[in-house]
Amino acid sequence: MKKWFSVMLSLLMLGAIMTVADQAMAQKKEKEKEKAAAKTEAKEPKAAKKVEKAEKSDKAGKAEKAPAKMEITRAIAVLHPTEGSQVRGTITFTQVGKDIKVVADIEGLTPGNHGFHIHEFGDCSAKDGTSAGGHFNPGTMPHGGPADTQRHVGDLGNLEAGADGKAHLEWTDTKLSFTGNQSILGRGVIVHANADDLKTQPTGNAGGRLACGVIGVAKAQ
Ligand SMILES: [Cu+2]
Repeated sequence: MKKWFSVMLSLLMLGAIMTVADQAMAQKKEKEKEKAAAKTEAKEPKAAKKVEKAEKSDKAGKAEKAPAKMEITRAIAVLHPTEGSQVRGTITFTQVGKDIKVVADIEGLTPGNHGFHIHEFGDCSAKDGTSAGGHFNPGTMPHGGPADTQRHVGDLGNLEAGADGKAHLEWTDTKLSFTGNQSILGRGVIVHANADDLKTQPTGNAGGRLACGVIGVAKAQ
């Protein structure tokens, strides 16, 4: 009996010790959790500040960079044939200092000169191209040639096609712009059936419209 009693007592004591040990462990864990929570709390405000700072510097950076990003330095017009025409091509407009360099490559023309203008509207919906309106003339000037002081902003003169029906033109213009009231963006480009005589008001007597395109913003190169 005595032996049994001592065994039971030992077991009970062991149990009690284990319970105490468990409780101590649990308490320790709880404290650790609290510490960890306190640490993250302490960290959070700093982290939040960092984000705020990052946002602020980002905003400042954007404000500084925005004008450069917005600046348009190149535009393009892809010309499609009007009804019954085979004339097509591409014209690029590139900012070079204060001027705009025009480079045109057109094909499907009869050999010789063909009137070549920027027209008021970027609207090529009419089969004959007339929806592009008259010459782009924001300054209400008389019609002239590209080298004339008094001219429509859109007066680019003539394209000269070779025997192969192809015309290549390079012209640096002082009146074209990508900004302000002389901006050519969104305007139309027309290639005509006949030569522009650079005199007849207000069209240069250049005849029908063989190709029409709209000047759009192009990726800078
Ligand atoms: Cu025209």
